[in-house]
Amino acid sequence: MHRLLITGAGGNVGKKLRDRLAGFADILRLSDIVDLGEAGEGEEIVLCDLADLDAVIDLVDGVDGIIHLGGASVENTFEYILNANIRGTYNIFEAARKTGKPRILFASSIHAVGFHPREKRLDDDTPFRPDCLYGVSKCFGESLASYYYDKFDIESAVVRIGSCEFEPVDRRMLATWLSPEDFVQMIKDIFNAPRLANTMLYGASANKEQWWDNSHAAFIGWTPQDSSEQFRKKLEASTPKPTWNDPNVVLQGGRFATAGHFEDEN
Ligand code: 15L
Repeated sequence: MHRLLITGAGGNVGKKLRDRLAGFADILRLSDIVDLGEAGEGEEIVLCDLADLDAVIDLVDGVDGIIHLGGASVENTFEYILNANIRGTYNIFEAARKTGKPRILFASSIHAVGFHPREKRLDDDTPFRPDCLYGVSKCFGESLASYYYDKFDIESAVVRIGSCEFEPVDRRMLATWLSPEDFVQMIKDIFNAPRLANTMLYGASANKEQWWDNSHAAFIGWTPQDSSEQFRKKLEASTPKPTWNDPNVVLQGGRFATAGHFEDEN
């Protein structure tokens, strides 16, 4: 690949990808609204507000692939989500249509389906069950990906990322943890796949507790290698054991699902 765009490159996940994806494309075009520092070798930096369609068209022009991480990554006000996630994601797909129709990885989230209970195994037939407005915006982005594929042949992978952290920080993440290395390999497999169509994948490592089924996406060939088990003892020693019916345990979205409505509380 010649030029790969990463939006939200200054965010929690974007920062983890920057070094790890070096060399995967000739040029990484890194974008955010926050300062990304100096461009390193093989990097271009473009500051861009994703709510500005003209700016996003310039941002997307000339890229061969997009990893769209930009926007709010946790709950916020509707106004904020509207600009950052709803308009922002629409602008990315629309800019892709108006330029070279690059393949897109849309970073969705488990919070698009976070009200499903832990005992339900989720797959590609699972209905949306967002657990917050941020989750609702991810459902919108997933629908955009489907629409732009069906109508305009823009291929996309929608990744319902669990918890992409260096290590799990609570007991729920023993199931939802996605190691940065496994995510990087998934990204490579997605962009290297001969055909992608519009495919949803759950983003979790090869953890012992498995909530999600990616067998429909086996054709992509992604096989996670890491497991959260190495952190279990440490987590169990440092966090209280919850009851079986604690809503934070029952619902896959955890505290996103059990939190109050952000608009009322802020
Ligand atoms: C997300 O969607 C968030 O972006 C991230 O900050 C984590 O909190 C993650 O979900 C999670 O559910 O652990």
